[in-house]
Amino acid sequence: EDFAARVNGNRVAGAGTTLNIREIVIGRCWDYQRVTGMNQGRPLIEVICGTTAWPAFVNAFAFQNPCNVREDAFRSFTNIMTVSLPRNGTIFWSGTKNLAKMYSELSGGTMFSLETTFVGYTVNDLTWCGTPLGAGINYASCPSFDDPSCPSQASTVFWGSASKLFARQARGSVSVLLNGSDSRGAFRNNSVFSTVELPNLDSSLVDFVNIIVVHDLDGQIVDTCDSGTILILKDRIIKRGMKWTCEDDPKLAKLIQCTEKPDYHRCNLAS
Ligand code: C8R
Repeated sequence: EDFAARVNGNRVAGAGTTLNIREIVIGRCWDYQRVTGMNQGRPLIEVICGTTAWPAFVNAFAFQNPCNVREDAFRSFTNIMTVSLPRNGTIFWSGTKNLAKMYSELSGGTMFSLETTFVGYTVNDLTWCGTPLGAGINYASCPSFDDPSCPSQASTVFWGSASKLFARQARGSVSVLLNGSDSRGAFRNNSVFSTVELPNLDSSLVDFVNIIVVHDLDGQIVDTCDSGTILILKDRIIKRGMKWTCEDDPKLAKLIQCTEKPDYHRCNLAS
């Protein structure tokens, strides 16, 4: 019902801000510093979650029009939450969010997707938006993430800023996991990976972009290492002065896909 709700005339709205978001953000922030991030071997400067991280986060969007969040609104939050990452340890993705998260989790603290860094972990999968009215946070409905009439909404601005910082931090070789079964193409020219991350790699400090193209177990083959939009990506990497490698459906990706469909005929461990 929330999903079909309409605000401001014809703007289609999605679900509202995640209930208890304050407790969730503060809890995850401490969890990452005391448990989850520690397990990944990350040295952290201590961030006081309730008095430093939460205010920086909420002040970026509370009491504001949900569609006019300033480009730099999350600067203080992303700066506070940015920690160092290992060389050769960056994973980008487009259309393969869960796969990238699994890759990162299985790497034992050597590879990070943005969702497994301190800042990404703290707010991943949450919904949040402001309103000029009342308590300043709208728990009833937020704009739909793909609403073209609402491009500068809080989550879009946040993931844009966090992705930019994340890409700027990368050193050595980076990996990108792309979906070769996506009918829009694996490398889309309007994706965050294409518009924010690739342009913000420091090409004097990043030598290789290792492309991994993954196809759905049952899915169509749209792009491969040798076809479609991957050719455009290779060209962009070369033009930026870096080198590429490319692999279609590496074994680890297939193993991860098969954990969700162990009985699928192509997941037979004996074959
Ligand atoms: N990144 C971008 N968007 C992210 C994100 C993230 O880490 N995490 C979440 N939850 N989101 P897509 P893309 C949300 O089209 O555009 C970084 C945002 O609402 O499959 O290329 C990350 O480092 C966003 O609209 O991929 C990664 O490398 C969609 O999910 C790219 O950017 C992104 O959906 C992925 O962004």
